Amino acid sequence: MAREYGLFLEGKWTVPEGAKRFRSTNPANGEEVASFVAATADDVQRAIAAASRAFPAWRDTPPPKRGEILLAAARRFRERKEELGRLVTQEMGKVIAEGRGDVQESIDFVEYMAGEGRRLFGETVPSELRSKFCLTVRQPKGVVAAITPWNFPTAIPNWKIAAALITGNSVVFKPASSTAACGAEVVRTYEEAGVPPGVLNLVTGSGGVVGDVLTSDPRIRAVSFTGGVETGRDVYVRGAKALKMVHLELGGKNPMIVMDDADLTLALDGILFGAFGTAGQRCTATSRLIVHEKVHEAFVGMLVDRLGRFSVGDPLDPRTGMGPVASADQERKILDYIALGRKEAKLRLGGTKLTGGAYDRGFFLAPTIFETEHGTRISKEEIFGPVLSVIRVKSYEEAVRVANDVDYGLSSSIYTRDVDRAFRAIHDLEAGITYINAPTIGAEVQLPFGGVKNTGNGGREAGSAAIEEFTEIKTVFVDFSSKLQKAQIDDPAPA
Ligand code: UN1
Repeated sequence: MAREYGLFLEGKWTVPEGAKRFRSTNPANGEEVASFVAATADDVQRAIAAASRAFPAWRDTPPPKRGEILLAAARRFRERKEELGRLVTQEMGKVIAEGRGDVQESIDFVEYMAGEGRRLFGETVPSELRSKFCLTVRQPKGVVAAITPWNFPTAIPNWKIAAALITGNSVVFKPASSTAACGAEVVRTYEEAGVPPGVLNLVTGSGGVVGDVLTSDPRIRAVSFTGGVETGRDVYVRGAKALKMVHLELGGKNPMIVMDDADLTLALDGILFGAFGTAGQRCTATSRLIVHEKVHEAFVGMLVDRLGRFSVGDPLDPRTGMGPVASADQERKILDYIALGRKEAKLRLGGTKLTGGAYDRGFFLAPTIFETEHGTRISKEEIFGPVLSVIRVKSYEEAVRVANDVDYGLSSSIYTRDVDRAFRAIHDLEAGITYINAPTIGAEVQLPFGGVKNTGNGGREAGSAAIEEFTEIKTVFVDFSSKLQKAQIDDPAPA
């Protein structure tokens, strides 16, 4: 039985009169997962109004008390891990171990943010004057919007929601339409944990309607968006016009460099997980393998051999290596890139849609490897699918040049046993994240996450940076001298 969800406004699940509905489907078999309200602009405004009303009381709730509610949410996510992990797999198509991992990332982050309720550190700084005390405190921004993608349908919403809530903001949340059941269940978990009515509101529907209101309504003070570059640019421009803080987490074209001294067996495990985990649909996915010419043939041979035994199929079966891609749109876009790759590069493996039997009901693609020169479109544009570009290089310097010569800069990786070179790479690679002897995916929540260049607009989320994202700094001067003291003025004023 497919579930039916309403909007979540002011603490109530609501179906507006005459509401139109849309649905999400399982990419492995085409079955309906759930249906949702296509919110109108009026509905979104109601959500913003609810969040505005709820804000003052939530702002004034002591942060450790807010933390207790978050801890209750984390516990509830833990109790629901298996159920929600399966829902992630059914609605999005990642294999079940990763479905559970998505929920685990939620648990980790919500727990981490709960503890932040007893930190939210400010600074104390000396004054240039006597009997004067200077400090900073963190204050919430107000009503914030969270707009999230389908690839981490519980974790990414939680990165934004838990950070916004602990810092005292109220939230209007718009999940990706194709994974809106996961988004709705995230909201239900906070409801069960005791988040007060109006503090967290859910609006489902199209970017064109819901997103447009969220990015332009003056009551929204900040927008946190994770998704594609083109939509991100649009969100940024609209938000800028309304002078909002806009936080963007966009694409990647993440390189893994394998040097001639690398442990190739280790690198092989790394590239399989980095490139084909989540069917390549992570913004951190390893989409470029940059290999030193001395080990190129051997390593690509090992990779092709292992992938030949890689199972693509039912993502709920724990033996499956890779599930379907997430939607018909995804499949079409990836197949277009594969067609392009066949023209501009050499196909080494895969390159096809899988057909026959159960494959015919879903969006299953073969893991695909191209050998290519650096500079082809497939080697520079984000494909967001199980398609890996392998590029041969002659030296470390060339590897770094190739790694950096793309528009993105999210994650990066190098396999080498040379400690000097590893540290040089940390310095040289233009990316927000660098892994040594590990693939480009799998960031941990207690560290900042984000990238340089077109990957974003300079912010980071998760880790300590999560607090920056959702707070304003209030600078406070306390003068206890009982006289007027003037900063920056040389001479005391005449009496
Ligand atoms: C994403 O793909 O948008 O580092 C997020 C990782 C995960 C998060 C990915 N922890 O791969």
